[in-house]
Amino acid sequence: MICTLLAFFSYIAKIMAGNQERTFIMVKPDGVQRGLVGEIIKRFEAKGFKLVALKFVWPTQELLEKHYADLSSRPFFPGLVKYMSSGPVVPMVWEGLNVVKTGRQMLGATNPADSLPGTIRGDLCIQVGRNIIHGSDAVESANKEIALWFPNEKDLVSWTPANVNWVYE
Ligand code: DAT
Ligand code: MG
Repeated sequence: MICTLLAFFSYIAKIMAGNQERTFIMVKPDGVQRGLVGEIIKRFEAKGFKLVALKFVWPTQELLEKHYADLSSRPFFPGLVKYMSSGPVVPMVWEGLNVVKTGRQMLGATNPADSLPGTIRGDLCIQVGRNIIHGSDAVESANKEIALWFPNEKDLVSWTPANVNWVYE
């Protein structure tokens, strides 16, 4: 009996932990300038993911150099930082089961020319240097990016959406 209960609770805990995976999504300056913030948020909301943090900021080059530190040796890096710091952006944290991987699928390929129709980049943009949205590529990078853009714990809101039992079985 106790074993069954323990197995049940560990099963619930596992499911809860999975459902609480987080990713960092950001509407880039071109997405903001083109009025696509609502469209992008709409897709993550409609999918069933939970919004945990969101802000509207004009990021500094220093922050972007940290955000894209892994790409600092690439030839497009200076142009990337210039583009990303050219206007306000909308950084967000979304939570849910497999949200990192599913989020990347929703974004589409890095180069919109290779992004399938139905994806955000496939539907809404044309060139790699103006690909309107960022999404973390792994749980580890998501955690780093969330800490970089939302350094205060209070920025991440703990709440339970009313529809949770209609999104997860
Ligand atoms: P992603 O944004 O899909 O994670 P990434 O991390 O490889 O792609 O690169 C970060 C951003 O840098 C990408 O969204 C657009 C830009 N970028 C990548 N490759 C590029 C290239 N070959 N030329 C110009 N910009 C590029
Ligand atoms: Mg990336």
